[in-house]
Amino acid sequence: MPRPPISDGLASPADTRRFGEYRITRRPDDPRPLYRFADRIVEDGAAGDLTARAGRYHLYAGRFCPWSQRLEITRALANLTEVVTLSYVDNERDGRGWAFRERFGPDPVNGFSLLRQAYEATEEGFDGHVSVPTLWDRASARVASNDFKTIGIDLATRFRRVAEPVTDTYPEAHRAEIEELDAWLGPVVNHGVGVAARPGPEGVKARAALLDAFAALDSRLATRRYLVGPTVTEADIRLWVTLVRFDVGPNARRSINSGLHVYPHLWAYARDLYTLPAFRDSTDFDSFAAPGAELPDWHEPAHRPTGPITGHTVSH
Ligand SMILES: N[C@@H](CCC(=O)N[C@@H](CS)C(=O)NCC(=O)O)C(=O)O
Repeated sequence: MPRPPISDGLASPADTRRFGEYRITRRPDDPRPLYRFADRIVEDGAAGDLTARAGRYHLYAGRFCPWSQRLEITRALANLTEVVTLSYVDNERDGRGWAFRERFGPDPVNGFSLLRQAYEATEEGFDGHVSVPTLWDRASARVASNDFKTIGIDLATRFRRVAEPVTDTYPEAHRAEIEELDAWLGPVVNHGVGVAARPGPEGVKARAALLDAFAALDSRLATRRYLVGPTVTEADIRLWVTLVRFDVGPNARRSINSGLHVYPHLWAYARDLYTLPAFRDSTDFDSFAAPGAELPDWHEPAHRPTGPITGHTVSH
């Protein structure tokens, strides 16, 4: 398959007047999903499989992007920062899609100036979503997945032969509960928050559902430090990336409510997680805060219920 030319340059500044807005153009006769790469990493595979190996995979991420941040946190707690490399696309985008620019430097793996080139190298004439996070496989020189959910599970579970996790964020005993929470909070909170900020009946409905969920989470977190079980899990990671953006992103104009602080346990829970380096170091408020948005005090002590929590438990 012909490969696009590889450049080690950076993309020119985002310019929507010249390149238009980013949009997906689907061929009408193409039945394939627009997020079409979702291959899974295996612990110990045969030739041709995506076997978990140190140095084999690279994550293209965005600082602004909650789905990318999920993976960055999971990767840190799975002790994979030296095992799976990671770099950032620029925060701005035009019709060319995500790009590598001065702000976060060049693509360290392929020297692409546009993330689109990774997709085109994988599938000629690619016309689906060019999204972050993207998992790149160095061995086969292609995009392995841009399905953030399964990438997160694979980072959390498939690298045990390579690295001992700091925290098992997807413990077997709690997987069903983690996914049950996700089925509830995914649509209403993670995906619902953007809709909740909009005017009109759709916004009103999403806002009510979101605030109901926040109230339910607040009661749940009154008596427990984390959402599921005694340690940080994927459930916390998935929720937190939305919470950290809430007051400076979708709720920057306080159009949803007067702030996360209205839910004292939920807000303290969010601050507690912010004390962990995996959460704090992956947070770049500048990359997602609306201009002039007021940042709440993330450093205020959280005073959370403690109990027999280590945050370092690993189940095998
Ligand atoms: N919407 C994606 C999650 C990833 C995502 O939306 N990433 C954003 C940045 S935070 C992106 O790159 N969007 C470009 C696109 O989807 O075409 C999904 O449902 O799988």
